[in-house]
Amino acid sequence: MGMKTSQSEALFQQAQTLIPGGVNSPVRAFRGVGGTPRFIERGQGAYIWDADGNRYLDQVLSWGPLILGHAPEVVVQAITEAAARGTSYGAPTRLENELAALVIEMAPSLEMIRFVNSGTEACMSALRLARAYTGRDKIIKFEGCYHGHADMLLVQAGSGVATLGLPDSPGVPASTTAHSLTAPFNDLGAVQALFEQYPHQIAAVIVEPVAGNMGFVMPEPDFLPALQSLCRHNGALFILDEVMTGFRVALGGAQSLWGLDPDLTCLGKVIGGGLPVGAYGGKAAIMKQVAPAGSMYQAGTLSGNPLAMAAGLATLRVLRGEGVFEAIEQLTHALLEGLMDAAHAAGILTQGGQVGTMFGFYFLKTPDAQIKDYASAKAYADPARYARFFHAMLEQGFYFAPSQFEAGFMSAAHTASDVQSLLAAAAAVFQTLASG
Ligand code: KE4
Repeated sequence: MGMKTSQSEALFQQAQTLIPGGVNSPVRAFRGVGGTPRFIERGQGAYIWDADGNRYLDQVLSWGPLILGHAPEVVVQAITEAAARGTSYGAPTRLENELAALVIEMAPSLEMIRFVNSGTEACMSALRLARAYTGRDKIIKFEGCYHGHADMLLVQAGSGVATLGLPDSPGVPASTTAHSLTAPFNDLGAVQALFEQYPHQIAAVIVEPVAGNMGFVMPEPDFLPALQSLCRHNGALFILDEVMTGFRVALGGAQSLWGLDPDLTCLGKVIGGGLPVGAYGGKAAIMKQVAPAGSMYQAGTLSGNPLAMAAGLATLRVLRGEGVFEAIEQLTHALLEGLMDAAHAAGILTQGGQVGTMFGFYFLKTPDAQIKDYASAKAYADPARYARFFHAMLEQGFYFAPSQFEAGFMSAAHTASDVQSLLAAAAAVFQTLASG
């Protein structure tokens, strides 16, 4: 007898009459793994509870933001205190100065920053700024990378687009994506060729430093530094989309880990501590083009919202405490290594990776498969086997991303004992998968 899910089923039934697909973001609908999405009632620490009262150890953590876990007291308190003073003013507040100063201090390349309400807004605005600053129209993104759902970026996108196997989205005019060029992740030659084909026309290259929206793909050792040099050599801006990797792969993001100096950085997720925040920032000379300092227009009613600023400040202040990040990183390493060891012990083919507090793994179709970009992820990953793993683990109270083409996350609230329980369950699941 499996878990009781009648409440989630009823809520999902109702949701589908009210909201397209019953969800407010496609990947939540379990289309990548099948079955009924769990309607979550509450979260506390490393755990979430669904409408039927089932408890799950959460390795999704709202797709990355909850690096301290669910409802950490210090964050709840900060939000409550801010809310008691008012929820929004549409006017500047000291909280925005404080979070801006903290993020600029933590992310090495940033000199100025602008807060927005999502990663989508951050990436869309950073690219508009790059076009304004360079006077050029074209942009380069990588197949399978996801930078939010702005029209010009819905080209060979990852995340929900990959999960649902969607063609580039209808409703996006060809004219809008005419300047959006794509190259395979990890393929410097393809980028070089685009620069040669479109000399002096490319405003920017935007890249996820670790590709977390086609599963989990690490950059090859020289890829990012060489990409940065290519941009410099061709007068294009180098934009790191650190919405997912920021404060996740390292306290200072991928740029601090690998000594990168992007012209612009996109941020989100962790800096909002679970509330809606995105940001884009970078060199002052570039950022000063943004209105009202400059003429490149970007705005937002709730940008820099005091509750979100308070949540982000509380989160980052705890995260940078002595040994906090390192402890989460060690647990993430133990989880991924333990999962891969258990899979291999059962003869299950996998490819996994972990950097900082972020991880991911593929079930592979063939033993010699090497996934290094979107084409190889689509060719060699085994979403059907992932789906069986996902549901078997869900039944035992372990909540992974409902898609083979997403990454996983760890929090400060997870314990070694949580990870051991997960690994024990996974070992049994892998044995079951291996037996057919
Ligand atoms: P949002 O607009 O969803 O806040 O951020 C877009 C975005 C931009 N850049 C990167 C690298 C991202 O990973 C994201 C959003 N990530 C997905 C999960 N892979 C959000 C989950 C969802 O769409 O529901």
